[in-house]
Amino acid sequence: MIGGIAGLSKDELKEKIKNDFQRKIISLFAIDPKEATTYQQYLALGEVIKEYSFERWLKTNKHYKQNDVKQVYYFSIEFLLGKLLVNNLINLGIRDVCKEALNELGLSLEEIEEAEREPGLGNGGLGRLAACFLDSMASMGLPGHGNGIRYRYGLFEQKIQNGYQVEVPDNWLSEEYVWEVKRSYRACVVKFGGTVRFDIVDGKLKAFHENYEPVWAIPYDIPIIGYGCNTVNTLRLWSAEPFENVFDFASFSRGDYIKAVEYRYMVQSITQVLYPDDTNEQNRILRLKQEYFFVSAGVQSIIRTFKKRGKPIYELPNYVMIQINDTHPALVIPELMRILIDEEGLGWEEAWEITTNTVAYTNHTIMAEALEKWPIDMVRTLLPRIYTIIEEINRRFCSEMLEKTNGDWQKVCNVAIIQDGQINMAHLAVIGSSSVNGVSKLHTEILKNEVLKCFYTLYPEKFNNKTNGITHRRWLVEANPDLARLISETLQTDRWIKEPMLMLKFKDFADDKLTQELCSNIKFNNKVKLAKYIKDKYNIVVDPRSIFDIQAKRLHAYKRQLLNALHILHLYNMLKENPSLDIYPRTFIFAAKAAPGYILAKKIIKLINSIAEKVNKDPDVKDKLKVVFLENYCVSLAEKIIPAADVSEQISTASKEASGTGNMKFMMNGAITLGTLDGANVEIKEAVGDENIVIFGLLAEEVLDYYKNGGYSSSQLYQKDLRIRKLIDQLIGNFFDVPKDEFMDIYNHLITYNDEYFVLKDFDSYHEAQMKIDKLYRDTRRWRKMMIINIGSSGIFSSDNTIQKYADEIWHIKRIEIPD
Ligand code: HBZ
Repeated sequence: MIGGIAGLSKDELKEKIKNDFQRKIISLFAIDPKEATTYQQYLALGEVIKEYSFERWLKTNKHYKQNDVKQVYYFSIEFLLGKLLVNNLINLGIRDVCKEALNELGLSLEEIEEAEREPGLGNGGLGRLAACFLDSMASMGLPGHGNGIRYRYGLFEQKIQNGYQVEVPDNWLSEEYVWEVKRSYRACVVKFGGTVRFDIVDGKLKAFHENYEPVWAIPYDIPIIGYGCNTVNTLRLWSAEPFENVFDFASFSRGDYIKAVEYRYMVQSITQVLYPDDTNEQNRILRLKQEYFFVSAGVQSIIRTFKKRGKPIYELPNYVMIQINDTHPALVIPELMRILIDEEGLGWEEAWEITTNTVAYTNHTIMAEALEKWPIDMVRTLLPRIYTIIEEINRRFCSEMLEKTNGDWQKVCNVAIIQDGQINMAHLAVIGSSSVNGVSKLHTEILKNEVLKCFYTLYPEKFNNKTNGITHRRWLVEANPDLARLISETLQTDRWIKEPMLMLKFKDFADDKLTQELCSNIKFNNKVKLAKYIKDKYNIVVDPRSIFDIQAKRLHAYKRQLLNALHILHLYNMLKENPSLDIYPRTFIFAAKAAPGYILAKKIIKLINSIAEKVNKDPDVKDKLKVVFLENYCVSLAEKIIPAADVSEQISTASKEASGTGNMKFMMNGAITLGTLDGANVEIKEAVGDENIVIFGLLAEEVLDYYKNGGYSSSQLYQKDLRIRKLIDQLIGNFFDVPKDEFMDIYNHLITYNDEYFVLKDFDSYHEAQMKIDKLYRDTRRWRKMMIINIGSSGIFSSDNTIQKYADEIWHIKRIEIPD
């Protein structure tokens, strides 16, 4: 193994990197280092850097163990890490030396960095939040680890063909993954199917799970390197592998050979693919298997580690906290109960006390279709022991409620875990945990007053808000190094990288002409770079002097890419009517993946591309409008796009976006938010002040009121508003060069089904807001001032602040310095 890097001088380190790198190429590939491909160079450099983290990793684990440190485990079915080479170099504090070392070997670090393939083990915000949290926990010296799934295939790669989304499997493990360490010796057994038998043993009722199919859960650990400290935490991702001897060929007839192969296939399928849907729960048995698989393995490994400490089991909540990222890991609750009762021999009450004090739940959505419910039969067949535990949790809870409500069955049914033959996972999560949090102030209020109102009445003390955050180390220091440098130079320190609230001082320079100019130059250069990317990849020329107006996020009706698209069409119509219309040149940029089965979303992608085609080739538009759809939105593309944005489109229907985190990434890079008062936009407005954000549209309470009491008719708007009528007629007429009825689903959504997300209702107000942006941008000094205020204020939205609140208010853990 390559030795540590502690205590080396810069020159010593540089020499070491050069030697280690070259030797690594030889030992990995048995070739002359000069002959290595860029990808081989990446693999070798990655291995070397990973090994540099081992010294700190071992120290961290040893320190946690020796000092009986309470540890947090963040359970998430997704971790959207992004590339790790640059991130790890920055966090180890050796990026510059490494760059020099490679330069001296005639190589470019940037090129090698580009060669990394990003693990797309998440859909969007939820998975990326988990990754930002890992970075913050490690960088703040907090003992917090991740627990998730090592999917063989990540989120699909998106290609656009003839304007349509086409999905290609993401075979990211075709080459080895540099950043992981396989630890077969720490495998766990997860049991599926079979039967449960109850028996009296020593006067106590005991459950026996029999005839199950065992599956190996093999952990792959990824070191999570903290910035500017010695902490290296662990992200443990589990992979499913078959038992070799479950169906012993020799002793079975031919029929069992088929069974043996089927068993292997069943096991391998568990961690084969990430579900590409970020909303619709489809009640798939495989998904349930995934959920139980990583939960069971994770809890088993936590208990195993805890028991090595020699503490009594009832002390568990003093040493372990499990945060569940949405309900996907909610089976943690019955699984922990199972281990405590069946394996540790505790009674129900004692086990329940320990479990509820160990688990905390974060909710990420109020959308009914995303709230998980599992059919009883499915759970009973796949997880018979877990099912009996859920049933018992439900039985006890309901009888308690029946007493509390003086026998009001209706009220009890509303909060029951088992309802209409299904298990309501949000109810299980709330009942089985000590803390329930939303992810923005507004979202938490909606949870308390609408979606989980009954539970809030029962347990007000459990509910709390933790507004999301993003790691400024990736989203600023890494993605926008020039801006990071400007901040450090302006503040005459780079301490803000450790203490993001210091970024607020940057606001003091909002009126400073020089800072304004420097800031604006950086933005311009980032736009030039993105323009080059667009030219190289799509052969579309965009003018970096135009306003870069960007909407980049998952495609979903509630996020309203459709509002943006229809509005562009409206601008186009205006320009056709009056080609000399004075609008400031704009480049509208979209990036979004749609769930493969989400037909409306896919039609919206086609519509955007059809509008782009129309607009970009029309000479009347004279470069006043450009529309670009960038394919395959992912973390690395986000890092290219966001630093180049002038306008950040955050236009979801108020009340629907739990928080949003893209909104924070854009503001951090100096884009001005054009948004509704939804999710964390509300808090962004509070942070930057009304004059540094452009807000439009219905308020959450108005939207909720329309849903409850009606009173909105999109067809009336269609009749009344000539602009809207024209747009809708263009959709279903022969304005676009597309097959007949191509956009009928969109028409139906907007008109026949009364525009569920108020796209047409908010159209006018959105147009006004867009005109305001046009005017503001022309006032150069004003715009630059807004940029600086947004950048400075974004310190508030660093995930370091969010994590500090989780640590203080939910986890009750403290920062620890890992000694050299
Ligand atoms: O979580 C998002 C919210 O929509 C967004 O507002 C919030 O900022 C973010 C972090 O809190 N939710 C998701 O990204 N959800 C998923 O990706 C998802 C994935 C699998 C599912 C359901 C949802 O089965």
